[in-house]
Amino acid sequence: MTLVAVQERVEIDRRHALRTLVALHHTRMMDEKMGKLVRQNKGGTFHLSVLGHEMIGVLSALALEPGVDWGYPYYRDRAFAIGLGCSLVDLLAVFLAREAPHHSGGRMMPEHFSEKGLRIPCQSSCVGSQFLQAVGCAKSAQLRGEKEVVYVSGGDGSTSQGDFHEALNFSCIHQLPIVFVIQDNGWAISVPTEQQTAGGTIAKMARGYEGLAVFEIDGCDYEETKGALAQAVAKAREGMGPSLVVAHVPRIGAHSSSDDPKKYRCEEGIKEDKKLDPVERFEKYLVEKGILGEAELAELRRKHFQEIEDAAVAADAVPFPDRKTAAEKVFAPVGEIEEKAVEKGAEAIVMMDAINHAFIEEMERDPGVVVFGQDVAHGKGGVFGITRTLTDRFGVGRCFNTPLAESTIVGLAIGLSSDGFHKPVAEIQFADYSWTGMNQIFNELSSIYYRSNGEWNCPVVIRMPYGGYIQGGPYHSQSIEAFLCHCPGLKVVVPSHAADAKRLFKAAVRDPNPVIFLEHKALYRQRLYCARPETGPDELLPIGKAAVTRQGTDVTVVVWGMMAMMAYEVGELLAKEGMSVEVVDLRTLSPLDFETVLVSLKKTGKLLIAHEAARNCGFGGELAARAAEEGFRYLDAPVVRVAGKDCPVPYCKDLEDEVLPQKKDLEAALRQLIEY
Ligand SMILES: Cc1ncc(C[n+]2csc(CCOP(=O)(O)OP(=O)(O)O)c2C)c(N)n1
Repeated sequence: MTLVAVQERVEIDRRHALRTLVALHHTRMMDEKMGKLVRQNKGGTFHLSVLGHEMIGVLSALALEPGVDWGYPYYRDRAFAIGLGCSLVDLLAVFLAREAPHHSGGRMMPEHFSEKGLRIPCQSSCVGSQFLQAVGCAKSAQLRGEKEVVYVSGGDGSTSQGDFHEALNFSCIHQLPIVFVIQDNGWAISVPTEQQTAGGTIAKMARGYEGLAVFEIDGCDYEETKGALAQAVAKAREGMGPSLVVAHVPRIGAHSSSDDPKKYRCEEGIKEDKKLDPVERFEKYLVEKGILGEAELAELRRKHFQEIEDAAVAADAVPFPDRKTAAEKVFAPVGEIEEKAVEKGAEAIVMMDAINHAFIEEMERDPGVVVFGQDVAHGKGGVFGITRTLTDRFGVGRCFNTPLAESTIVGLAIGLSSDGFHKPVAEIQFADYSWTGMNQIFNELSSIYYRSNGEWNCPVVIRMPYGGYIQGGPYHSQSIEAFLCHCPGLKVVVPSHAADAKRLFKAAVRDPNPVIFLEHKALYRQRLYCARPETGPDELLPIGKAAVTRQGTDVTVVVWGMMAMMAYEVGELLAKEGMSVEVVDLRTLSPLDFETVLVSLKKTGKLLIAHEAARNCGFGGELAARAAEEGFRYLDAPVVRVAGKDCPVPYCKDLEDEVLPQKKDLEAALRQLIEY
């Protein structure tokens, strides 16, 4: 069924047809070559066949302007990569896990495309996660006012992911210049359509999204496919919004070299699919239309085959990546940031105002800074009012609301940052609700620089109000820093007062890496400890530098966030009895400044770590391990932790007080440790 009729069946154009044939042949012959190479033990161990998907991929690429438009091809879309102009040698080299200049240089399994010059941002293995990133990229084109089109593809199975629906929803709300292409081969590994898609067709399912043009086509038919894609791309280019092209294709091969379809498919079905082979069909079509004679076709086949053979020889000559580089490029390098002293005499402001002022200064300085999240726009300015006034000052293009969808927020940020112009600053309303966006954070955002071998970076800031002591119950009190710090590639910043918050936020906005900025809700308006003289517009604090906030000689307390305030206050209290507590406020948990902890430990010989998150596997465990490994010789007493109970944070004040560490707990632990 064609939901929007394919209006124009485009006239055959010889040049286009021959370009199509070259890319089809290269894709098919590369597939056959890969099948052989995988058995030859040359580095490639995993082969994903593209058989049956060639026509839709190639024609999608040919519908775009290379270097102007953007592509987010999924792993079975090598035909797109070849059609767009990716080097055959590079594709074969990464297949052999070699150090090709693109597609990860051996860091990713094959078929994870990435090439900056061709505007193919770094792709991952997570089925469906590309859709929202493509949406972010389309939003970037729209904000920049450029007539760029974004292409994103996926298999039929990927349309079961929430991200697919979030992507359709957002692109329809914003009328984005994006073309979704679903290559529907009827299978997701061994799961057939009837167990995957309600109603049996994705096109029907998607019809409810207002403003989405939906095409359902035979993805092996040259004319039908070319016509539908031309319409979809033109619609996007003219600023008329998104399209979805559902292309039916056969599943001729196995899911991958690790899969045997005979275990779940009948012989008959496999045979039927083989009859639909788009390459054979197109060759026949060219001969029938008189574009090529049989002899010419045979000659072209020989030529294209030889080109793949030559590319394979060249790819085999590409070296493997140097072992020594295995753990390099987790973070993009940051220029030197000089820590400046806090301006004296300026009026003291609370943390929420400090962050709001930092926003205004950074948005004035850099037109690429864009702010979005739930409720962040206009007068509301987020549920804590941090982004209040930004929409009025900078316009709705610079500070806008998103739907209530955390994966959308993070995916959007990733896609927006790909243009090298935008600096997305996204708000997750409460850290407790980051989990529905965690795939985009943990599996995507954090590792784009590493996975692309430094070709792409993600200058994104994700702000999350976090922490307890506000009677927020189990879903407005979580402290999730340990989870975040366990993810290589994320910077995790936790300021504990206004001056640090402002300077660290500004550094985060200017950082070329993803930064998670955790803001303690109970400190936003706290005055006594957290209000500080306002720092100037040029004052930055380097990310990854701890501060000794209280000098002492008897014991070191290592803290961040709320505990930084409590430890300071307890230190003051104990000083009245002659006890000397040194407080180290880490300020950034990843990368960790353990050097400052060691220097303090050398002086005091005793270490107390305090955090409000649950004790079990909390960040304190990591700090204690580091102290044992690197500071054992300085220790005169066992390392002590004061932490939240291993329990969700309850609502009732008495219960909350029981679960979260209190000043009295810190005081008792410090007294014991000092006496030890
Ligand atoms: C989020 C996620 N879940 C599971 C997998 C494992 N996996 C890889 S491919 C695949 C099937 C995808 O099927 P489909 O989207 O129809 O594309 P096809 O492979 O058929 O082209 C699965 C389950 C994954 N990579 N990502």
